[in-house]
Amino acid sequence: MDRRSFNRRLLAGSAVAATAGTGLSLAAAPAATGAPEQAPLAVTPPKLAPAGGKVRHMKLFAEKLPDGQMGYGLEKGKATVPGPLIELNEGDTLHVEFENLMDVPVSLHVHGVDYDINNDGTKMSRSHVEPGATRTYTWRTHAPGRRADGTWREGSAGYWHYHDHVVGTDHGTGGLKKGLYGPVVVRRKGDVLPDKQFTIVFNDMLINNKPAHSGPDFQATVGDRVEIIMITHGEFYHTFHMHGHRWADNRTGLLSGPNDVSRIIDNKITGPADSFGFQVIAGEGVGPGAWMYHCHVQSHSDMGMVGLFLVAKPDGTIPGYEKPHH
Ligand SMILES: [Cu+2]
Repeated sequence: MDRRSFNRRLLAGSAVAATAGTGLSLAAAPAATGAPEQAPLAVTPPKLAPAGGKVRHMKLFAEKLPDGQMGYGLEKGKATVPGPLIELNEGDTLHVEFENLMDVPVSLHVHGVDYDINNDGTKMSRSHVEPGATRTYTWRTHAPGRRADGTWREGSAGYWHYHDHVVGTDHGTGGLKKGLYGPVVVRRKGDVLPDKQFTIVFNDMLINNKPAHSGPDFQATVGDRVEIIMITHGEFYHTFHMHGHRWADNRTGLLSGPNDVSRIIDNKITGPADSFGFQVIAGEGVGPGAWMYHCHVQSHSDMGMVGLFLVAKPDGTIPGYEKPHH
């Protein structure tokens, strides 16, 4: 049986026979309909990450949100939960001019990249920011390479994150709870770049600090190369599961070739401060639809740790999906 033909026909919306679930109809279908050989998905080669080495500057604010939460933002009054996605290429240096617009001390602590003790973003190192003050944090990144002693040193590339480390307690427990966290992606030269990116943060029993049972939902079109950046915070372990899509359990979430032995998964256990990421081709082999993603700890799903990956047809419609009214 030619699995690919089957999938292509499903995507083309012509595989009515497939629902019969018999091998006969599947095997006979491509020849009978003369389904086009050209796959409708990912027909243009993806863009690749360039080499790093740039020195970059950005401004970041911490502020209270109207609903009592706290967030990081690129402009005053525009803070979000999660905070803005920060992307770097291995070799880049980033200077973040960080201003505290709140009435309590706050900080910016990052995982995965290189920073000296003055850029740790903790009270212990006195690298936090008092109310109304500004501090520039410097993050550096590096490509992999051989140490002088011959051993191999990892590069900075990966799916990382930043968060507050001082609000509430010396560990930032209050800041994390209220939304002071955000994603960091560091790419290696040649990494495949996505069309769309979504950040999903399991924080205690909420996703992106949204009320239970309210998503967040993310929308893409069939064939989009979608990158998911998944981060966990809070008190609990979770399992991140996505319907209809799979990924490789490695640095990029993608296979590097036919001999890449990375395990393919659609469910991953994740605990506080873990982060990972991956790319999927929206609807690949399965077609459009309102695909659930959720924590697979059953009681957590029941309590509302569920959102939708909305994969639309090229005309913008999503089969079987009715947009909720607010
Ligand atoms: Cu959970």
